[in-house]
Amino acid sequence: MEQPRAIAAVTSAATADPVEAILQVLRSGERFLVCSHSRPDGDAVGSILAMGMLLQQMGKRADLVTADRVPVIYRSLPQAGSIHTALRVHGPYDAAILLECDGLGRTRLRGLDEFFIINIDHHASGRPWANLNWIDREASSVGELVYRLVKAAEVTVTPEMASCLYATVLTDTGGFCYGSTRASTFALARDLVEAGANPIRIAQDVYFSAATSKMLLLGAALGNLHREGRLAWLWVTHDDMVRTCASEEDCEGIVNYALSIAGIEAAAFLRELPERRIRLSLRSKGKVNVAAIAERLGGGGHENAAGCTLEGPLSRALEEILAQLRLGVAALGPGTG
Ligand SMILES: [Mn+2]
Repeated sequence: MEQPRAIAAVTSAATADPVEAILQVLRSGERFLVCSHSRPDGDAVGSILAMGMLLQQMGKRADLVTADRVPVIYRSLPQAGSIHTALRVHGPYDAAILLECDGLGRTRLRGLDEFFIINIDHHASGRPWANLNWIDREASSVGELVYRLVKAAEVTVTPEMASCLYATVLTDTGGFCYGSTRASTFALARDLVEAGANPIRIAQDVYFSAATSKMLLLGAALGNLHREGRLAWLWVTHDDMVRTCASEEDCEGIVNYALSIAGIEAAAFLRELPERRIRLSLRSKGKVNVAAIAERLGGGGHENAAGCTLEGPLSRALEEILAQLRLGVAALGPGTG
């Protein structure tokens, strides 16, 4: 598809200042598509919403689309209802903005390949694969990058926008616990609270609003908890999912219970999918790079939090991931436990 001349012109200047290059595209266009990865998390939802609000304030039209529905715990974010669920997108759009996707496939949306793509990412697995790329692996969340865009565009950080962005920082740092948390993260959180985000309400919605099915599923997973030295893992079968009436989003965070054990450096949570493939979540306390392991197995993510999908059965996927994790832990040298 032929690009508007203004957009083609800024592409070459993109490497110099990606923020300015992106703003030039936003200013020169009228209609934009904003997407993120399938199974959207707090960073995906919050940054899509804030990006939509930025475009609105710039007088642009923005369609917000994800392949999977917004998880219940994020539905109280301002304008969460404006995110549409679809498996195919239709233009015309002047550009599609993809937030934290290391390729078109990550969205599980069809029809994106005809658009000019802006890729904004902060994952260790992030690559400059799109027409215009802004990858900052130091950022706590992709929401932090959207915030920088908002400041550079000189639009107002409304309380609604601040709430969405605060949710991205809160969730992507695991409640200010992960390695990406630094002084600048708290400075950003402070700015957002001053701009009107309510940290208590957002934390209650995210961390104290679990479905009963999630607790029942957690019980099943903890019944399958195993430890070997500095590794811990747990799993749920498809039958466990059915028996507890659990949905996919109820699996979110279960891996952290394995990681929370003293002396554990890396943890894995395995979930048997209906078609018997195995979805894997990996977590590390910082010494084992689980993004590298996930990438070797066809997935991706951050050094501390990553995922991938393996062929079943469960026992085979477990052996495959344990072999990788054992190597990762052995490379740390002798340790206790
Ligand atoms: Mn993120």
